[in-house]
Amino acid sequence: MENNKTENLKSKAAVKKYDASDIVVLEGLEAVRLRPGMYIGTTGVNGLHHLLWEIVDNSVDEALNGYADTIHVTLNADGSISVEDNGRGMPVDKHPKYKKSGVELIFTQLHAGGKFDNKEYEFSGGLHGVGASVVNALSDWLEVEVCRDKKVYFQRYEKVVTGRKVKSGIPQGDLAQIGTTKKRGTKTTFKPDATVFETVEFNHDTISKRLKELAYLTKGVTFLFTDNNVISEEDGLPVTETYFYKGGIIDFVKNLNEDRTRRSEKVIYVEAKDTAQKFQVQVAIQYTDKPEDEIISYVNNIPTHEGGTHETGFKLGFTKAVNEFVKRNNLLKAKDVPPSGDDYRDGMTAVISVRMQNMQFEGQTKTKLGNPEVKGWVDSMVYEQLSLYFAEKKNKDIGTMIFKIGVSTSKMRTEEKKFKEAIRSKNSMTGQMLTGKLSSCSGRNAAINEIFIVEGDSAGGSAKKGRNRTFQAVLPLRGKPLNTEKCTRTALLQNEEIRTIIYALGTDFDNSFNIKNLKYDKIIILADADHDGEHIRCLLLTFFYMHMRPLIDEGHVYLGMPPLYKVEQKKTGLLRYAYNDAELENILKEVKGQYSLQRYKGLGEMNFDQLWDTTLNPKTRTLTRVTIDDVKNANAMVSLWMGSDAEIRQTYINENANFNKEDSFKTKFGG
Ligand code: TSJ
Repeated sequence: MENNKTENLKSKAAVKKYDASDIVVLEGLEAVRLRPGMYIGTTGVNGLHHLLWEIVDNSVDEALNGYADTIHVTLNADGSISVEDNGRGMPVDKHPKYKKSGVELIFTQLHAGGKFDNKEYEFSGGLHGVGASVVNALSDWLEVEVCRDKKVYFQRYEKVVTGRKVKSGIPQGDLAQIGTTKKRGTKTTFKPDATVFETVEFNHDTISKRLKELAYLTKGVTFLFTDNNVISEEDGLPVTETYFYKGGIIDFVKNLNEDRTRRSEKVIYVEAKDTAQKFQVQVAIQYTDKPEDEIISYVNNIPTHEGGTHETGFKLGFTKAVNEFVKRNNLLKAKDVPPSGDDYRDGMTAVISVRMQNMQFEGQTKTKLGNPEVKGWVDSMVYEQLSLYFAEKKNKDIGTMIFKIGVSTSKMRTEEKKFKEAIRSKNSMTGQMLTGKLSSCSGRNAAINEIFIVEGDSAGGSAKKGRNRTFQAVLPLRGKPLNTEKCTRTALLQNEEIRTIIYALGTDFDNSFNIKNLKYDKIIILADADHDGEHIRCLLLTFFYMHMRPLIDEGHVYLGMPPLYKVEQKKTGLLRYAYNDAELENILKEVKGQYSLQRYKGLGEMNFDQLWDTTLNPKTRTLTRVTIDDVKNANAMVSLWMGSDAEIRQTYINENANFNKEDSFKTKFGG
C-alpha cells in the first residue's frame, strides 16, 4: 500500500519547485494535467485523497488564524465532495494587474502570488492555497461559493473537451453574486476526474481518521463529516460525524493512553510562539507504565514518523528542565545513579506539534523534519516553559514522579548492563545466576536438541533422570515465572526464571533476539493439568509471544501432554495411559481381569521411566505445537493477556492454543 503521508510530502516538495511564479503563471493548469504525479504524488487512491486535503488545508489555515471554527466535509451521492468553512470567505475583489477576482486567480493559477498567496497568515498548516488550482485542474468540475459582506458569490469551473484537446478548470462565467446571506465562509465542491485517477471513490475511514487527527491538532475547531452514502437506520438521513477537541493535543495524549495504566492523570502541557520567526510549538505529555517512550510529532499538521529536529529539541529541553527541577529540590541522593534523559522518558507518551515556515523533510520516507534551526528553537522554548511549569507548587508532584521514574529506570538499566556483560563473558562467578538449575544436553546439534521447561523441582528431577541426555535438556521452574506483559524489558531480567530461560535458549530477546543462536529445535513446556500449571503455561507463552515472537511464529514452542491416568493390568503388568476421561473409559472397557487405576495429580507423581514413556520419548509422547498464525487472533490474545483477568486468559488458552487434537488424544501404550 502507498504511504499517504510520504506522498503528501513528495508532492509538496514538487510544488515548491514551481515557486518561480512567472513561469507558473504562464503555464497555467495544463502542466498539472500533463503530469499530475508531480503535484499530488500518485494518481492512486492516495492522490485522490490528496485533493481533498489540499482544500481542507485552506480551511484549517483560516481556522488556525482565528477566523473560522467549523469545517464541514460532505461526501455527496454523485461522487463529488464538498468542503465548507465559516471563515471570512475568499477574497472576491478584482486583482488590479490580472483583472480577475481573487477566487478565480486562486483556482486557475498554479501560484497566485501577491495579495492572494495567503502570506498574511501568521501560522499555516498547508500550502497557502497553491493546492486549490491543482484540485481544479484534476476535476471534472469544481464549484465555489463564497459568503462575504452579506452576499453570496458563485463560480463554476469545468473540464472542456474539444476534439482531441482536453482543457480543465475553465471558468464558466465570472465570479458573480447569486444572492444575499447572513453567513460568512467558503464552500468548495469538486468532482475528481475519472480519466486521471485510478479510482475516484473516496474512502470513508481515511477521511474520518484524518479529520479526527486534524481536530486534535486544531483545538476548538469542529470538524464535521457527512457521508451521503451512509444512511442512518434511525431517521433515514445521512450520518454526520463530529470531531471536536477543546483540549487539542492534551485530549490526543489522553486518547492514546486511554487503555493503558496511567501513572498520573495529569497531562503536562506547554506551548510557545515566536511571532518573528512564525514559529510555534505545542507539547503534551502523560506517563503510563508502558516501557520506553512514545513521541508522536507533527509539523504543520503533517505527521513526522521519523522524528527530526523538533523531537531532538524537545528531548533536550525536557531533560534540562527536569534536571533543573531535580537539582532545585535536592532530590538526587549520593547513592543514586544519575538518570539520563532516556531514563526520564520511560513511560512517556508525548505529542509534539510545531508550525513553521519552509519546512524541510528528509529520511527514508521523507517524514523526518530536517530544519536545523528548529532544534535550538524547540529546545529553548520547551526548556523555558517546562521550567516555569515545574516551578509551580501544584506541579511538584508530577516533577517528583518523573524523577522517581528516572532513578528506577536508571537502576534497571545498570542491572541490565551487568547481566548482559555476564552473558557475554560467561564467567564462573555469574554462572549460577545465569544457568539456574538447567541440565543441558551433551549433544551439540541444535537442529535436534530439545529443552523441557518443567513445572516444579520434583517433576524436574524425574525429567532429568528419565530423559535422553544426549539431546534433551531440562530446566525446572521453581516459582511461577512473572507476569511478563506487566514488566519493562529490564524488569524481566530481574526474574530468575526468565533470566535462565533467556540464557538457556541463547537467542537474547526483544530487539536483540536472534533465532540463529537458538540452541534447541523444540522448546517443550511441561506443566500440570491443573490451575497452577495452566497459569505457568500462560505466562511462558506470553513471554515467548511478547519477547521472542519468532519462536512461536516458526513453530519451536510446544506443550508437552502428560497423561492423566495410569491403568495397570495386574496379570501382565501392562501399563496403559489415558490423556482424558473418554480415553480412560475406553481403556477400562478393554482391560481384562484385575487392574489398578492411578490418577496423576501432577507430573511429580510420575516415576522417571513412566515420564520417559509417556511424555519425553519422541516415539510415544504427544506434543502440541503452539502456532499463532492468525495475526489478528494473536493480537487479541495479547490484549487478553495484557488484562489482569487471569481466568479469561486461561479459558482462552484452553480453547485456542491451537492444539493438534488428532495427535493429542491418542491413547498411548506403555510397556
Ligand atoms: F482552497 C480553496 F481555495 F479551495 C479553499 C479556500 C477552499 C475552502 C473550502 C476554503 C478556503 C478558504 C479561504 N477559506 N477561508 C479562506 N480565506 C481566505 O482565502 C482569505 C479570506 C480573507 C482574507 C482577507 O485578507 O480579508 C484573506 C484570505 C487569504
